[in-house]
Amino acid sequence: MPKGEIVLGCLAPHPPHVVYAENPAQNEPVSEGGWETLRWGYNRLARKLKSIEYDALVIFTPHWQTYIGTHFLGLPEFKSKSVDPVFPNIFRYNYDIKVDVELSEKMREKASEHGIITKMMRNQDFRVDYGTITSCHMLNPEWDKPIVTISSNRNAHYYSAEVMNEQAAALGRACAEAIEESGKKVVMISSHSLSHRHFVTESPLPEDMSREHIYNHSQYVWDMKLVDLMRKGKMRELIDILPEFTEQTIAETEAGGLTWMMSAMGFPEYSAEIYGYQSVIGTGNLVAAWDPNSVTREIVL
Ligand code: 2X7
Ligand code: FE2
Repeated sequence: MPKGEIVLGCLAPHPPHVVYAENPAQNEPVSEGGWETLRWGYNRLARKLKSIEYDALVIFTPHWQTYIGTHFLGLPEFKSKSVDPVFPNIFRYNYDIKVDVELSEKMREKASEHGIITKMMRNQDFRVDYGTITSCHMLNPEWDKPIVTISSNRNAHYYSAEVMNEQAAALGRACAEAIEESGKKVVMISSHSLSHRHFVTESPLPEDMSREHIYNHSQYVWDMKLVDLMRKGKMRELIDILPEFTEQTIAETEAGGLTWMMSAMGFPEYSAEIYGYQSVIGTGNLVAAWDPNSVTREIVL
């Protein structure tokens, strides 16, 4: 059996606003659009994904928070309605998700071998989080590939952003080994915003773009520092400063997704593909991808 491999890594933010703005059949609320810079970037990355051969999407989400260890989806199908607890007015999404349980179990097994506390989620009534649904919907609206969702163990909360970075890097190495042994081609998804200070009041019409802006200039400067390191292919340096970035901008990188993905991909030294950056309720959101194949890697923006 040939070795499995990571064929693409995606940074895929999950404000439910972008799904709301797309008006897919699965989401109940109807919008007049909004957040085009982010959505058009996502649409372009989704087109690239269509041109890549892969078996499964593996996603790490901050909105499945586990306090004892790292959990993995462990049943072949999850079907229900996901309602965003903060924005029920814009996200009530009917999902029917297929899971690559074999790959999920392999990742759990490898993580456990690396000393990480793990558990399979085998509760059929488990409600899949809106982070998973939003990022996967925007990258693959056809939902024609199985996924694996990995929870975020709250290391930054219990300990520190430094401990989170170490633990997430170990999980990334374990998942990379599992992928290699599985023989599968996998797309990794790190689902989160960058800077995460946000508005405390919602505009009467959520998609009113005259109300959308960056919350705080310092947070914006931090986000741009990260984008610059991504463009320069300095992912080891970026991950080294991630604890400071996370604390200064209360960033969603605190969950560990970016560290997990970069560690699994061996801290790329090539340029990331940048697809778009935009504020959603003041948070900084970047769509980006790391393509290990130098033939298909592009300068997008
Ligand atoms: O979960 C989120 C997020 N990360 C950013 C913005 C808005 C809503 O939800
Ligand atoms: Fe979030």
